[in-house]
This record gives sequence, structure tokens and C-alpha cells, in this order.
Amino acid sequence: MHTDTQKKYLDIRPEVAHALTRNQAVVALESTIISHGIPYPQNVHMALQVEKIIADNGAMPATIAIIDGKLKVGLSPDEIEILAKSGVETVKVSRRDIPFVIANKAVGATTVASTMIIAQMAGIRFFATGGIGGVHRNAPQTFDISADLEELARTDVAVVCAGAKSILDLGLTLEYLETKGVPVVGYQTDILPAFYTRKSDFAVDYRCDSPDHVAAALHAKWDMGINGGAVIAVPIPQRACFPTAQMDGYIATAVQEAAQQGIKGKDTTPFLLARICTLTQGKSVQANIELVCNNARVASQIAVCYSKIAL
Ligand code: PSU
Ligand code: MN
Repeated sequence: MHTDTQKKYLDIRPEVAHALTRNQAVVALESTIISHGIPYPQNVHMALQVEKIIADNGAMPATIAIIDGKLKVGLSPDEIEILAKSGVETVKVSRRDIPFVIANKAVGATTVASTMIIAQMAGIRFFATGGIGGVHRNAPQTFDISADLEELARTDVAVVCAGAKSILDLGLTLEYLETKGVPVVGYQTDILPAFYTRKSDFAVDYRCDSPDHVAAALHAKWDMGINGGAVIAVPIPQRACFPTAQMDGYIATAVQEAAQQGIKGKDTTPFLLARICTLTQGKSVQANIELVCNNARVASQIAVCYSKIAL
């Protein structure tokens, strides 16, 4: 929960604040997925649909972004539309960027890392998204490791996602999370899902088959004061998934093009996502929306169970 100083920077929507003071389930959502992850206008539909799914599952949605220099927890449909329309023109904000976007009174789209930071300040412990950032495939040369992983190590928010895209090196990503003490939970699966596909070559650390089980483990973790987040990995619904070999081909092409064009730093992930969208003639976007919706449902169910335990 926030200190009085942090309160000066936060702007929590009244219905979200109301739910939090009553210890009701709240699920955070990021905004980089809106601006940089999915093209307009599908991103607007996705953002609104995901909020509705969370509400239908008994939780309060809180999409997070920085607007006019305030940490906004809960956006209006108009604010979502602005972020969605300005797309990659919006500043992509990770941990290092937050103070500058605040000082500049600017607008920023929050990544997994910065959404976790702001969620924690607001007192939200659950966050649904598509995929997390991780260790990039050529990281031994480029050192490109997402700040999302370090955030998972230090901030007490559980991220419900569809695993990570195999634009990343999934094996190295798991090694990094292991070193940092971040549990990777498979939701109704023993195998780490790889975003567009239900399986990867890697096992998860723990399998949980129900929202109660996840909520109980996270409650024990935070109750004991073992800080840091968790990855709750939910496979994409069967009807929406891509054949593995086909997707592997698109990803290999996108990764190769990024290297050839010298794409670096925070531009890498948005570049790869946009290339995969083009290479699949937009079909990847539908899959992406379906998995986010599914993750929002699971995150809400876990948050509802947790709010009953953590009274
Ligand atoms: N992975 C996806 N879709 C996304 C992202 C990651 O499959 O939209 C976004 C998230 O906001 C994530 C960020 O936090 O990209 C990671 O960026 P980077 O690799 O620059 O840390
Ligand atoms: Mn990076």
C-alpha cells in the first residue's frame, strides 16, 4: 500500500479505490500492450473486452498508465482510446522511465515492470496481461534482458500471462527467474506455455489446477514476508493457438530481421510483435486477444479467492 508521499503521484479511479478499501478483488492491466502490442482499433476492443471479463468474474479492473504526469490506476474509455490511437508514439515506460514521464507531465504506456510498481503502490496484487518480457535469444551478445524479470524479483504482484513468446530464449528466462526466486506456476499445465502455442520445451516449477491453490500459495508467500512476484502461466485456449512449427518460422524471420536492421533496446519487443502481426497477416492479433481475455478470467478468479483468504 502507498505512503502519503506516493499518494501525491497516484490518481486512483474512485470505483477502484472503493474496491481496494473494502478488500475486494482488483486486477491490474498494463497499457503497453494497448499502445505497442496490438494495432488500432483491435487494441481498443481488447482493452474494453478484458475489463468487462474481469468485472463479469467478480473483480474490479484497473488499467494502468501515466497520464499528464500522474500514475493513473483505472482508465476511462476515452483515456484507453487516446493510448490506443497514439500507439508507438506513446512513450513506453519501464521502471527507469517513470520519474521522467512524471516530471515532464507526459503520457506513458506502462510495461509489465512499471505496471507492477504502480499496482503495488495502489495495493493491487494481481495483474493480467499477454506475455512478459524476458531474456532475448541473443542476450549473451546483446545483454538484452527485460526489466520485467528484475521487477518480478522485487515487487509483490502476481502476473497472469500466457508464458512468454519464443521471440525470447525461454530456457534462459526460466534460469533468470530461478536465480531471482520468482516462482513460475503452470495453471492446469506442467509445461511452460509459449504464448501463441500451448507448450514449450520447458517444465514449470509448480502446477496449480485451481484458483484456490494459486491464491493459497501466494498468500503463504506474502504472509511470511517473502517478497517478490510470481508468474502464473496459462496456456492459450486450444481454439486460438497456432501450429508450433509455423509460428517458429515467423519468429525466426522476425528475430533475424531485427538483428539485420540493428533494432535495439526498448524498440526490440514492439518491432518483433509488429513483424509477427504482418507475417501472420494479422492472425496473431486475434490469438493475442483471445489469450489476454482468458488470462483476465483466470486472474480475476485467483484475485477473488485471495481476497477471501487475506481478510
Ligand atoms: N510481450 C508480449 N506482448 C507485449 C509485451 C511483451 O508478448 O505487449 C510488452 C509488455 O508490456 C512487456 C514489454 O512488459 O513488452 C517488455 O518490453 P522489453 O522487452 O523492452 O522489456
Ligand atoms: Mn529489452
